[in-house]
Amino acid sequence: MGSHTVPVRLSGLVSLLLAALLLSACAQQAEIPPTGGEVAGSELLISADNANITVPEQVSGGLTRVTLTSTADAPLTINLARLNDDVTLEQFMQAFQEDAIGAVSLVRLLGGFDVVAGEDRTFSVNLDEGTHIAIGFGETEGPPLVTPFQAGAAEGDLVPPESVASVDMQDFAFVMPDRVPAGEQVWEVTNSGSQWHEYVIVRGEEGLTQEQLMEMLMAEEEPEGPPPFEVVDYFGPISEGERAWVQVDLEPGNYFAICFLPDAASGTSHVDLGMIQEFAVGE
Ligand SMILES: [Cu+2]
Repeated sequence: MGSHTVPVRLSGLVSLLLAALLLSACAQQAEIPPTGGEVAGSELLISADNANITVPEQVSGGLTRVTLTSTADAPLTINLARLNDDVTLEQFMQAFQEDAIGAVSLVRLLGGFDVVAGEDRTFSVNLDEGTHIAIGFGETEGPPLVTPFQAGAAEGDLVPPESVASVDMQDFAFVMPDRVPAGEQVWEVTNSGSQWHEYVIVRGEEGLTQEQLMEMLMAEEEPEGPPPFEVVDYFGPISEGERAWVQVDLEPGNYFAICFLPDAASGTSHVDLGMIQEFAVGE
């Protein structure tokens, strides 16, 4: 990831994440050959450009390694979701245009990333049989771009990738290691809460405390000068009970995991309810 820095102001970030739920492209699907009698799951390549998200119409179900890639000029937020069995794509799109957050009750959220051209992002997730969508948001005006695809029935014993850390997202806390290694790795990310959760990874300048960061996040006025922190990564919302194996690549430093999603009942941001966790990377 390295240069995967999203230089957005927090307020812009929040609206992006909420709107977060635009785009399209070229995709392929290939079976990973079974190893040792086990099926490692299938691969799903989702490609975006300025105008489209392209996904194969039909993919194998079960544990799937999803790779998101983009050639768009600006960063795109691409998320996956499965439509509930009694919901049609038309119903979801209409509901989404009327009330984007309310439309979340019509789907199972399966995660996603901010994708920058030239930097592929990968995660593994279970795709149950049924209609799914890839939904993309950018910084441009206009409705999100949505491409539907069908997942089939899972076959065989599926093996998730090896992970170095488990990140449990609860109402409203992150339960995760105090320290993770630097560099490329996989986190097993679980939502064991009762509503949607996501994480934004913020890197703080050395010595920045959680209290100081919270104070800046809560401030009504925009701070003068550059903030002593930057948003370096993001994994999109997953619904309660969902799990994903997420590619992560962080440099050594001082970090915070934060969930900015609104509480289903009150609308209060999860971070205001305590959903922030400091952790260290490397050394
Ligand atoms: Cu949350």
